[in-house]
Amino acid sequence: MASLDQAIGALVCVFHKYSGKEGDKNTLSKGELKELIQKELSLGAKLQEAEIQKLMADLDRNKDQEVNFQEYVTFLAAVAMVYHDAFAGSCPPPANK
Ligand SMILES: [Ca+2]
Ligand SMILES: [Ca+2]
Repeated sequence: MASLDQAIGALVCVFHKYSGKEGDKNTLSKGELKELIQKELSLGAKLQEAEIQKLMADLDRNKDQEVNFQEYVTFLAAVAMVYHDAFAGSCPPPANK
């Protein structure tokens, strides 16, 4: 089981793995966001182009056509809510002391 530090570090690294591909190195363009969603999330492959466009519009709070790290964190929180229902039942039980 990954520590919370490792899990959060992975979230940061995934962002930068895609944000540095084109334009601003510290923000995700629409193309970068689309690639991140499709390659890093199992639900991504199921999303239609129109759904990705809508997601991008929802995430881009400051309307600069890019998703910055703060906007990405908002997205992760939403994904975590969805995944909670799928994963909570399979988490290991708390250790007894
Ligand atoms: Ca970029
Ligand atoms: Ca933005």
